[in-house]
Amino acid sequence: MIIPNQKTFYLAFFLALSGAAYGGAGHTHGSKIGSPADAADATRTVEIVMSDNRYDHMHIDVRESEVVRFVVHNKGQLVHEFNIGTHKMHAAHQEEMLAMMQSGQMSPTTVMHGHGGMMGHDDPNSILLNPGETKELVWKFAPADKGLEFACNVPGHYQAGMIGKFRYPAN
Ligand SMILES: [Cu+2]
Repeated sequence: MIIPNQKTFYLAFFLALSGAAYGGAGHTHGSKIGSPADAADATRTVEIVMSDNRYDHMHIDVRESEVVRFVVHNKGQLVHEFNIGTHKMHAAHQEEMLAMMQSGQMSPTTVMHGHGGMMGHDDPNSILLNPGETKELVWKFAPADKGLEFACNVPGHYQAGMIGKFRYPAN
């Protein structure tokens, strides 16, 4: 067995961290699913209430290129997320959140916001709310993506039914 010296060990550790950060940023796929936008450009506001473990919407109708301001309230006792993405993106994000929970950066009922917490959770397509919080996310929708979902990727919540679909009735 080879025991690496300390310098080699830290280099390997740094590379592993860089890889994780790159992977986290890489699955946003901005152009395909849309992109973050300014509230000033929004044509309407959609209010969403989250409870344990569901949204008060099963579908949200949107139009291609429309800018929507989502105002999301967490009225549950648990941490919840509002994340815009495909099923595949949500599945990848669920693994990240499980790792955050296992590393102590969040618990089922509390998440630390800001520096020192939330590693890998600065994705522009997502907001993560503590119980009682209200947050906004402004999103410009791309050309109709039939697989676009809003979902909560806190471990177990997607599987419990905390997922809804964006529909494009006008397209
Ligand atoms: Cu949730």
